[in-house]
Amino acid sequence: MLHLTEEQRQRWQTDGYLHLEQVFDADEVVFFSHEMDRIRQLPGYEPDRNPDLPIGHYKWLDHAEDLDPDGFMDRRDLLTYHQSFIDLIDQAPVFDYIVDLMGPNILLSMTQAIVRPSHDDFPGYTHTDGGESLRMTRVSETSPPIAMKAMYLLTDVTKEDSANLTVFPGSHTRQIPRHSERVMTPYSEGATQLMGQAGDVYLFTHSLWHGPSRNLTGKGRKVLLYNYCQLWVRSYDHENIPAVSQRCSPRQRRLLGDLGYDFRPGSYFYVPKDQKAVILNVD
Ligand SMILES: O=C(O)CCC(=O)C(=O)O
Repeated sequence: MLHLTEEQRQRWQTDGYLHLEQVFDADEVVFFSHEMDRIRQLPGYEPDRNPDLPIGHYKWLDHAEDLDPDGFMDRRDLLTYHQSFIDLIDQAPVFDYIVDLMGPNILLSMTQAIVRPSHDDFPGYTHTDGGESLRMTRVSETSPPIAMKAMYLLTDVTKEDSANLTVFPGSHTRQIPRHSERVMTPYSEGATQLMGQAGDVYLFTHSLWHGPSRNLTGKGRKVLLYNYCQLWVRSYDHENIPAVSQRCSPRQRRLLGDLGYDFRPGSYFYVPKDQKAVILNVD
């Protein structure tokens, strides 16, 4: 069953992102916002600033470096913290849109909770997801994405420089940096700072150039991120199928990489026979 309207599909193809309004109600916003305040006090994966490591690596800490609820946090691997983080893996309507856009042969590749604090000295940044390799790979407009994410806004972002998700619409199909500018920023030509309300969701493909703007609001901006990839790409949050799979539905387990049989070379190449039925929740 298709959830995307024709207009949304065309907008996705042209711009590389979609804005879904009021996916969470006010209670869900408060709940997940409080969860973020809670898990910052708990052990978990936070960025590893060791300059000898490649960028984007995380390490296990006893708690976030900053314990202020409006301070920086970038927590990975959320599923153990509360059943609600597991439920979000395939919650309607966002998951239905994901399946519409990607097809049924997918995995959950990452979960993340970010607080962008208000600071004069953070200039924002721009990147594609999926690292150096996916940056060079651009599928055609009508192809399903190799990987994409859902960003759940837990803070109102209603004016510029509020740590807005800043995108370069259409950049998923064309090469940037453009012109003579070597380093793209959220303030480069073509950048659009998206506005939204707490409870809204942005869907965007990994190959879209994007990143946070400055945050000059005086308070932290909170988001949850759930990433999905085609099955053969594999999760980059887990080495193995995570232990929480015991607390998951069959569909959630499948999305964590449990194919219903023991791993063998080739397992993630051609999909299990029941893949479509499991992901679409039909017999
Ligand atoms: O807005 C943020 O805090 C970071 C979002 C981002 O760049 C990403 O999801 O890759």
